[in-house]
Amino acid sequence: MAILEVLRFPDARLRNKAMPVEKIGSEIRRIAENMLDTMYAENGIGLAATQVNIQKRVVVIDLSEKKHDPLVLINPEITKLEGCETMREGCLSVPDYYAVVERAEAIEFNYKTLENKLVTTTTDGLLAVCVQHEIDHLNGKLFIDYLSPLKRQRLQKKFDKREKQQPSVL
Ligand code: K1U
Ligand code: ZN
Repeated sequence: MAILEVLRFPDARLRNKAMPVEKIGSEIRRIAENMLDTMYAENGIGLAATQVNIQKRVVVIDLSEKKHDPLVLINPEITKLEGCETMREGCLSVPDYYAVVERAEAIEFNYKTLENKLVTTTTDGLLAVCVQHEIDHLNGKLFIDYLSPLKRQRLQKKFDKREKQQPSVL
């Protein structure tokens, strides 16, 4: 078990674009396990490898109340987007900040499992929002990128102030 460091906005490494996983073997299984441990430790419902500075297209999600239903998505891809809905989102890389974001209401997506099985499925609601949020991370995009310029500016000021008060060791 390992808890990994979660990168926090405005860390530039959150803007990296993750590379497709070529081989699903012991390294990817270890990464997925550590990502799940980290997500549970941080009380998140999802985590993308980019957030723990691993440039591979791996996502973990668990929407169950008792945290016993993990989903590991390898090389996830959205193939269809339908409708539009708004939901209040948070992000482990943008602590203590929540905002309403507009995204597709329903999606069709595919991914590989740790057993190297290709799954194609459709979903909506919180899972659809979470999958879109996590795939954005793999592409170097954050939910705050959807905010208006004024809201982004306010948020940037808040995090600049925080950085001055508690500088991150880099
Ligand atoms: O990617 C992440 O940073 C994880 C993020 C996922 C997410 C939450 C809400 C909407 C879309 C994507 C979180 O888990 S933030 C944690 C959190 O605040 C939360 C926990 C349970 C339900 C809703 C939010
Ligand atoms: Zn996030």
